[in-house]
Amino acid sequence: MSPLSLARAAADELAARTGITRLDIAVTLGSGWKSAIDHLGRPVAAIPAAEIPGFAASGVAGHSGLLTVVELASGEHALVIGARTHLYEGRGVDAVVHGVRTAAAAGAHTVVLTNGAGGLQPHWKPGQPVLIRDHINLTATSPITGAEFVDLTDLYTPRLREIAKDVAPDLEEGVYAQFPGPHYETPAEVAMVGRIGGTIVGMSTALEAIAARQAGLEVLGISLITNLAAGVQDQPLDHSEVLEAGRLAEPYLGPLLARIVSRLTEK
Ligand code: 8IG
Repeated sequence: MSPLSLARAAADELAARTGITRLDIAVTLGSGWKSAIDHLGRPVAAIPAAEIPGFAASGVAGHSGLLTVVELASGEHALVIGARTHLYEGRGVDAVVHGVRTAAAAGAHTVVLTNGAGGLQPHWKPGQPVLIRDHINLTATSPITGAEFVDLTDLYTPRLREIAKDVAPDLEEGVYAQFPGPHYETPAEVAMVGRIGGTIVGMSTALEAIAARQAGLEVLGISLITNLAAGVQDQPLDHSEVLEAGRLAEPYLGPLLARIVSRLTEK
């Protein structure tokens, strides 16, 4: 089945299972963002992702493995994706962007991509959210095959970033460099990212953002800086510390994300 047919099948199955035939916005919850779902609105249905065509149970600690349809205060509906597939899971790029394509097939106009990531700015603190202003795709792949030359000039929609900064004026912006992972970077790789203009390192969001733009969605990206990137701080990186920074930040992140989503879906 083609990736678009599979996304169509997933959107149809979600509609059949939830009774909601059109979704307005999608939110992908990355490491540290899981509990944000409690703040977004009224859950209509929470479905184990593996029961929906093209999705698999998440292989990463800190991801819920659920697809949840939430009714927002505005009456609009959000698809909350708690089951991200990473490139390093080996299921291919189409699996990585299937959530975004499903959201588009279901009618969403906007996707909010959240993640946990490493930061290069020494003044950033673990637990601090940072808006993604632009990205550098270091995965050497694309979700697009064939001669389709999608413009990425304003991939992370400036209007949406302005709304987020209106909600939280202290939000800083960064440039997200995506590596394939699953290992973290060497200090030399982090130094390279700094020299080419990156300030955030992660393993997920750039490919999803590209697929979102190809599908005509507007994109807002927010990284939770859970650790300073390798070599920026003097200790080694530890996934349990990453999860701990997420846990400590969660009480602040949920309400923040809910306020941003509510502004993005205001009429
Ligand atoms: I959480 O330091 C988290 N995800 N590539 N580097 C990369 N991904 C990450 C990091 C990090 N921290």
